[in-house]
Amino acid sequence: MTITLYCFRPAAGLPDASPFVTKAMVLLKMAGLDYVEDRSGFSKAPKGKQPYINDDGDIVADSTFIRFHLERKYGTDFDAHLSDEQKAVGWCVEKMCEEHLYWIIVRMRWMDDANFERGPARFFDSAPTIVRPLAKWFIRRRIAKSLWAQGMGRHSASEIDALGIRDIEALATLIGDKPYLFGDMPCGADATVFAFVASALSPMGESAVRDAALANANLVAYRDRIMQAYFPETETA
Ligand SMILES: N[C@@H](CCC(=O)N[C@@H](CS)C(=O)NCC(=O)O)C(=O)O
Repeated sequence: MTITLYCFRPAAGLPDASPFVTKAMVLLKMAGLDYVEDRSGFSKAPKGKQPYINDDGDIVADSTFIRFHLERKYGTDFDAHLSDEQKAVGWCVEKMCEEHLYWIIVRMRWMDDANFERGPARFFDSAPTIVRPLAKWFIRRRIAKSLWAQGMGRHSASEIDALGIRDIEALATLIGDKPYLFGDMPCGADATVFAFVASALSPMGESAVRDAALANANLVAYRDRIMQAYFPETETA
């Protein structure tokens, strides 16, 4: 049995540049499943996005469907120790990260010129020199259009900061002084929250949102705790 995880690549203190890929990595590790990483599969991604997995011929795209697949096929219950109310809160928190904070992080990484040069611009380093500027311009324009369609791109930079800081403060309050979201044991939602807290803290997105995350010592400790448990080889930046 081989599970292949199609992913991007590590970046600026993150196991992968994509928080969704990082989430999938943590879920696989939590489930105790070995996997191999393949960084060459983006052009074949069934939904045009990563992560996706090939599990012995089963192709599963999207981090949440990967979770459902692991639960179904391997009987993993990531939330066995949670009450129904905690499971419900976990789902809400995950979706706040994935559908709201994600777009704030995309905006700070891709639309801020200094962050772009420090972070995403590096993804194009392997492109031939002659087409590199055009490729950067094209992808940045596509991301700007996605931000506009999603809605986040219609707000000013300071409005987006205000929204992102609310997300960060909500996460810091929920975690409090607990090691994990709901106490002493990690649950499925911790895979997502870790991935997004680590992304918000990465120097790829210098911003008021990152400053707010850095100012919450419990969030930094939470990131460090989970990084150490699952990615001891990754040096946080
Ligand atoms: N809902 C998806 C979101 C995955 C996603 O947005 N992946 C981004 C990277 S963070 C991607 O592959 N984007 C490529 C593109 O849109 O062209 C999941 O949970 O896996």
